[in-house]
Amino acid sequence: KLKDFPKDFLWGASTSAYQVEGAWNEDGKGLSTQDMLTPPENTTDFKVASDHYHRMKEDVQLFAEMGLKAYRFSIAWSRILPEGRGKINQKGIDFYNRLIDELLKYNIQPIVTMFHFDLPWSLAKEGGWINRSIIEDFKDYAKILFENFGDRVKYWLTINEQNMMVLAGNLLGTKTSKNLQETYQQNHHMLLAQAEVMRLCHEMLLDAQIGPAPNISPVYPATNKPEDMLAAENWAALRNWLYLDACVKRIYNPTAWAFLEEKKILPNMKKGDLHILKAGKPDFIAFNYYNSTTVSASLPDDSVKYDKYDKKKMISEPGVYEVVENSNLPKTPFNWEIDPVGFRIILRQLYDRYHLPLLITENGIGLYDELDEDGKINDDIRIDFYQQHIMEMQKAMTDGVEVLGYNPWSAIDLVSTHEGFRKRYGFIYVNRKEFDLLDMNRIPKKSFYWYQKLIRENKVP
Ligand code: BGP
Repeated sequence: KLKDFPKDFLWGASTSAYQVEGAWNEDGKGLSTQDMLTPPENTTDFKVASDHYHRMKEDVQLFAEMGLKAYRFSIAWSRILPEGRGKINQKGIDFYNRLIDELLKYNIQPIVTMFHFDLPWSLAKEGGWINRSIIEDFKDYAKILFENFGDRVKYWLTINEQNMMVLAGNLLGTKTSKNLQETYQQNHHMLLAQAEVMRLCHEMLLDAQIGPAPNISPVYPATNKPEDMLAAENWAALRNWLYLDACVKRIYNPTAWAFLEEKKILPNMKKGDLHILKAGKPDFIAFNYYNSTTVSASLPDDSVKYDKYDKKKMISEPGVYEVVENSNLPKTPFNWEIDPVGFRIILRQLYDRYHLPLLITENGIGLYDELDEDGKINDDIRIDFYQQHIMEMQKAMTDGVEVLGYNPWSAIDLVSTHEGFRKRYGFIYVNRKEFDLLDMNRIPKKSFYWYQKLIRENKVP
């Protein structure tokens, strides 16, 4: 017998500022790295995106029609502080005040990501997270957010997918490192900044909750050979536990640390850094789940393997692990493996390890959604994906895991980080093409009505 969802379960949906807002240079917004990075070949840029900046009221009304109890979105740092620090852009503050007030009009809880891959360009070009001074910049930025929005925003997320920025090899949205020691130095500064901001949040906002938002994936061994299991443990430490142990247990995961030490890519630490790490504590763990990962052992003299889609992304470490395909799992049209049971597994692993409430901030499937002849989008594949994943989440809750809410990626079609506008995740279709804006009208998909029914009945249809 499955446990019912709590009455106050936060059924939400997610977006990020640079992927949904557009208005890239309007109302005083400063440049971010996403305005300066060259988009992947043959994909659109972020200048217009879904034009949410101008259509915000209409979009929030649609979120309310869907019945959302929460909406996870990010604040663009360079809308608030165009230069990353110093002068505040009041029009940026005004936009997010309007958005938050609009959400609260419909009793939709705002869940705010403070930094989602869009570092202000003026900070990035000075070296971004490589400079220790950015810790103060992030704290000052956080203080402005807490001062202006802290009276209405009860859920805060520090950094979106810090682990993916580090592991993607080029630190998505921040300064590209010239070597891995610099990468893990940037990571160290992000960990310190996160800890400082969690402490500041608890000092300034008595009834707010704050946590990290990494991308977490359970790691399976390719076979039951002990060396494959060891490789899986290695990768789990480097991909997941390095980030969450530092945030939650406030220590560097010993196995990950030993790996960095052996490779001579340890971050330079200052006296007091561990004290800073210990001073911040999360109230919950938010995380993004897309799929599980399977690894096999690799020999010390094996060559480094790279992701066949993202040539810069290492998917192996000779003598430590090698990511391999899991032939037991179906795949999305973009070749991502689909693993609903993996979702139940990781929910249990996270709860067993940290005993903190969990909040899902991304889960979804990218599809080539198309308007059919009567102008509808029958995204049955997406409905099936959510049906399976929500069922496994409910099983995990029945297994005893405390889950605060579920925010699928994405509330509305927006620009994919790798595949532009052709790869759609939304419950709401945006009528534009990769390079042809058309009328940008919003059209609820079949999954919109499915999710609406699920939320209304508080159970899986
Ligand atoms: C996550 C990011 C989201 C979104 C999602 C889908 O890593 O946090 O911003 O991009 O991935 O990925 P993609 O857009 O590449 O399909």
